[in-house]
Amino acid sequence: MINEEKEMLERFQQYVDGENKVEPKDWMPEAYRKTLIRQISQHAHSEVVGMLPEANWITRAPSLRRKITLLAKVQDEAGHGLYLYSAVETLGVKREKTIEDLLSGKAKYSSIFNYPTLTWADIGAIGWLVDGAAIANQVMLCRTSYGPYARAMVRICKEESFHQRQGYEIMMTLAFGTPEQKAMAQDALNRWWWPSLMMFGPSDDNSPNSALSMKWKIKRKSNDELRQEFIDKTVPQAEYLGLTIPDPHLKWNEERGHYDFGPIEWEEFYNVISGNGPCNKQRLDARRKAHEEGRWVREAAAAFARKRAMEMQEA
Ligand code: BYC
Repeated sequence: MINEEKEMLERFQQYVDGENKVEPKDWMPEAYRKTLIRQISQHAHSEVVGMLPEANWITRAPSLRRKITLLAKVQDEAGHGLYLYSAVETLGVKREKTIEDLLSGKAKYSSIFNYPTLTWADIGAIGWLVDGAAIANQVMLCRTSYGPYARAMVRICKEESFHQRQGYEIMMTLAFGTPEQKAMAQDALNRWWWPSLMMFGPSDDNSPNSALSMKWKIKRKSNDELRQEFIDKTVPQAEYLGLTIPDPHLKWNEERGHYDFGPIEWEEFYNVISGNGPCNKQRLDARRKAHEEGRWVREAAAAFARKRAMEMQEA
C-alpha cells in the first residue's frame, strides 16, 4: 500500500512536471487538494470582502461616469468570487461550508481589505496598487496546475487589467489636478503602498506553504519574486504621476537590475491576518449581515430548483 501510494505520488509529480492540468476527477495527493481548497477559498473570500472598501465610495463617486465604472468594478469582484467558489466546489467542498468558514473567522482573506478607504483617492490607489499587485500574482495563476483554477484566473485577469487602468486613470486625474487633489493622491499612495507589498505574503524564508505549492506548480513564482516584479513595474508609474513612494530606501540597483526597497513591517502584517487590523471586525460584521439578509433569496432559489427538478422528473 505504501509503495503503491509512493508510485502514485511519483506519477502525479511527473504529470505536473509535464505541464499537464490536473482536473477534478483525477487522482491527486490529499495535501494538494487541501492546499488548493485553502488558497482558492481564501482567494474567493478576498474578492467578496474586497467589494466592501470600494463599495463605500459608490454613493460618493465624484461624477456619474466614475460611479458607473466603480459599480462595474465592484460587480466584477462579486463575479470573481463566484467563479472561485465554484472552483473550490470541484475539490469536493460545499460552497456553504466554505462561506461558513469565512463568517466564523476561521478562513483568511487578503490582509489588504482590512484597511479603510478614507478619501476618493483611495479608490484610485486601490485600482492602481491593489489590482496591480493582484495582477502580478494572478497572471502566474493562469498557469497553475489545477485546471478549474487556471481557467477561472484567465477571465479574472482580463477584468483585473481593466480595474487597474481605471485606478491609474483616477490617480492621473488627481495627480495632474489641483494641489489639493495631488495631495490627496499622495496621501492615498502613502497609506496603500506598504499594505500592497504585504499582499504577496511573507518573505520566502517565512512562507510555510510555498515549498509544496511550487513543487506542485500551484504557485509558479515565489512571494518575494512577485513582490519585486510589482515594485519594479510600479515605481516608474509613480514617477510619471509625480508622486513619491513612501520608502526612503527605494533605489535602482544596477547590479541586480531591480529596485532595492526598505524593510516591510511584518509585525503589522501578522497582526492584520490574525484579525486585529483596522477594519477586520467591520468587514466580517458586514459579510455576516449580508449573509443573513440574503437568506430568503437562497431559500427561494433552492425551492425553485427543487420544484424544477420535480417537474422534470414528472415530465
Ligand atoms: N493576506 O505560506 P504562505 C484581489 C497567509 S484579491 C492574508 O506564503 P501561500 C482583489 C497564508 O494564507 C487578492 N493572509 O501562503 C479583490 C498562510 O496562512 P494559512 C487575493 C495571507 O498560500 C477585490 C500564511 O499567511 N489574492 O485580487 O503559499 C478588489 C503563510 O503564507 C496573505 C489571492 O488570494 C495575505 N496577503 O501564499 C481588488 C491570490 N499572504 O493559509 C483586488 C491567491 C499570506 O497557512 N493566493 N497569507 O493559514 C495566493 O497566491 C497565495 O495564497 C498567497 C500566499 C501568495 C497570498
